[in-house]
Amino acid sequence: MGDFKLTTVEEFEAATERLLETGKKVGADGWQYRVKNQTPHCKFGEQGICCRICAMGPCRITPKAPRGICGCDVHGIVARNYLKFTAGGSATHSDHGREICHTLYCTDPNGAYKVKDPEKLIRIAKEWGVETEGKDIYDLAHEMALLALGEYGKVFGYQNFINRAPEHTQELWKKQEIAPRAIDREVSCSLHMTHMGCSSLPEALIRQSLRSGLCDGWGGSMAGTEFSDVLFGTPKPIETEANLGVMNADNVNIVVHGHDPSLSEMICEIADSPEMIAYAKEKGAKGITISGVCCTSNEVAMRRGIPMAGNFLQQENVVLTGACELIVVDVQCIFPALGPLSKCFHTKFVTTSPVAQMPDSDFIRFSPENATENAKAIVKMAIDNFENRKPELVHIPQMKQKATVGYSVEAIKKQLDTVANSQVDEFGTTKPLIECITSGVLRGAVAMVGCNNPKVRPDTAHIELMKKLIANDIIIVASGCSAQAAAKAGLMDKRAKDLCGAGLKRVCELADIPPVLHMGSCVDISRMMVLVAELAKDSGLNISQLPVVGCAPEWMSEKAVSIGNYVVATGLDTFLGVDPYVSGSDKVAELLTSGIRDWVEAAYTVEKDIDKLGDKMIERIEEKRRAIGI
Ligand code: BF8
Ligand code: SF4
Repeated sequence: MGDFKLTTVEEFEAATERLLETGKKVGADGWQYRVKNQTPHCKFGEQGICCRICAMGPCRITPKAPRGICGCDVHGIVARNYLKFTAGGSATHSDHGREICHTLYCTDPNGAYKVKDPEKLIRIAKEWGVETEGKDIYDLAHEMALLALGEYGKVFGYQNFINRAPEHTQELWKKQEIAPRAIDREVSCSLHMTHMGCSSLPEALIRQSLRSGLCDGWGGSMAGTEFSDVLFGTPKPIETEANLGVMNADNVNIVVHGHDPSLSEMICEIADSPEMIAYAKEKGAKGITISGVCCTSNEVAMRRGIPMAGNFLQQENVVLTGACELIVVDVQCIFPALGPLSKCFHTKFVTTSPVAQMPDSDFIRFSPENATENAKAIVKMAIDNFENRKPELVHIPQMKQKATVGYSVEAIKKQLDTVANSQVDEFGTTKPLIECITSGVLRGAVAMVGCNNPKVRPDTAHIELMKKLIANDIIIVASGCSAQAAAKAGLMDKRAKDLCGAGLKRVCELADIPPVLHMGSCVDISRMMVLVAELAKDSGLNISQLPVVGCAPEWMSEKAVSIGNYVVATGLDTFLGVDPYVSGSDKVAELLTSGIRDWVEAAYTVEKDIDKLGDKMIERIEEKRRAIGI
């Protein structure tokens, strides 16, 4: 293994401790302190048994008060809360997808946004039955953007993208009445169902939770991913680095945070211009370093190799280095804490979206129409701020790992084709991957996704589970903050192959891949859905028969619940390390962990003991192998 060594969570924590020391000097707050003030959490909230959807309440269920004022029982309340939580997530992902479709509509050969992957655009257009012959690529982009935007409010029928799922899956969805219709309709219908005096039947509410999830995964998120590829290029393997050590004390440091690549791509583009680099030098810096936090970081890492400063619970750390000139955010997963925190340092905190406005920030409204101009203003603001840095507060933990990222479905198929000698058709097939799985060289695959959550020692669950799985010849596809945990630890360094079982190690060597494949941001979990759909079609199996499961061991957001619902509804058993506020109702818990299996051939497992969670996943994968006789 040479000098290669994983970075441990203890080392991450020591680095954070050192940064919190700086924080204390300037009176900064931190999530570590706020957690202490907020715990123990409210038991009613934790169990999902508090209802405040009408003004007769709030009603809390206890043995003495088994029903709310309207008579709703605990199962109705828990299931309603679960559906609302899901709808929040599907709305959020899907609105991100809508913004991307809007950016596609604004493409112009001479404008800020161009079509970088015309082949992919043509491929999707053909899939949707749109005539492409002889059409100008920008006319096609605008036509497709309008059609994609139409998916949000389509009057009849289901999401176009569900045609990518195997016939069997589509039939299940239709039979169970969970095939996703218009995206906005599923979200609205969810909020209608949870209104006072509508649904209180757990089965109906959980069914709609699956449907609302599906309009995200096979609707809004898939649009976000696919059209981001059209706009900014389909990712292919690229080298990058991860952890706070990617920030550079000699340079102007700009951190991009949030989710929408329309902003981060443009910031990277402008910061890379000779004009801005010269300006930074004029101001005393050696250059400009862009790094990222959360999913927008994944977006620009996958396409440009921009380094990842960290994941969700590391967002305050980038400011605590004292070397962050500017942190620019768009939407989602942004701590409002960044406002007051940035005021303790010289850091500029720039919000850009009307959807995510926060106190103590500079608001520079960003849109495809003013992208170049505003990106320039933001980069210039960062450079001008370099001279305000307080050298005595600067400390960047010298901690980073190399990572190879950029594994879109297209890239995975291409890369794994080098393992077996199957012929690939025009767009490749998943057959080499299937051969590795059926021969037992690989036992299966796990999709590791989701956030950090202080309820789990941050990053430990992601990293420990991945180590355990790869040692058992199970390949990992990862996204979101889970992928960043892997990259920070070193699990996306190709040298991590030495931590694998013999089979996976051979695959890594032959295909020249790391054992944990970075598939992108959270909307890119739709890539994972496309991958399993193709695996099922190419193998002649149903998705639920594949030795593949999903896992979100440290999840925290509404989006994660929406994702969980579409992953399960697609036929993949999903393993959670944090309880989704349903423990108050045995009926709802039973439905999610078992009952829904009758509808969609998969269900949830909730297990807070991370080691046991890993064992259960391995067990399930082996069970699935036995069931299909491999
Ligand atoms: O969408 S994994 S903390 S950054 S919600 Fe957020 Fe969770 Fe990170 Fe991306 Ni996903
Ligand atoms: Fe209480 Fe029913 Fe109103 Fe909920 S809907 S707050 S349970 S009265």
